[in-house]
Amino acid sequence: MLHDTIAHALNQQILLEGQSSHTYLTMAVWAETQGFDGVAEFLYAHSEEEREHMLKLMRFVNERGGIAQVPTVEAGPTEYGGLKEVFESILAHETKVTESINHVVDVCLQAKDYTTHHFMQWYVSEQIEEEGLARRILDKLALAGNDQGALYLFDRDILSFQTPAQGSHAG
Ligand code: OFO
Repeated sequence: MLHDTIAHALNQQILLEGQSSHTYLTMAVWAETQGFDGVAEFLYAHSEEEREHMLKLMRFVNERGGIAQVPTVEAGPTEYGGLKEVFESILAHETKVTESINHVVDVCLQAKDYTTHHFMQWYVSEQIEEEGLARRILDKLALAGNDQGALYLFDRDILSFQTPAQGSHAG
């Protein structure tokens, strides 16, 4: 049975993962309508991954005797000044998600809930990858600068920037 403080922390994380999914979705729409088809593909796929992260948490809460709350997600920004701004927002968002996961882990340790602590380790590893990927992409964008040809290649190649583990480990 989940302690109330753990259930609350997990439901907060469910909300944040839902917001992540929604944020990536709005970014995907922006990218698609700007002609960045590769980036849009990347972001649509990432939105799905975030939904899986949310569902994995919801199923865990329910399995452990809690009640998962279906989050109400607020609309995020729909306009971006360019790809750099999109990926800077992603890195800032993922850094916030990492802090939140660390908070959940901390609450688990305080409550001596080692089962949930163990479950959360998957999210700890996931965040290392997500922040790392956002940084790698920002490095590539810095190299491309405002060169339209380089941005064309960036858009064409972005799906190959993911680590082999990505896209196959949720669930
Ligand atoms: Fe769920 O990993 Fe990003 O936010």
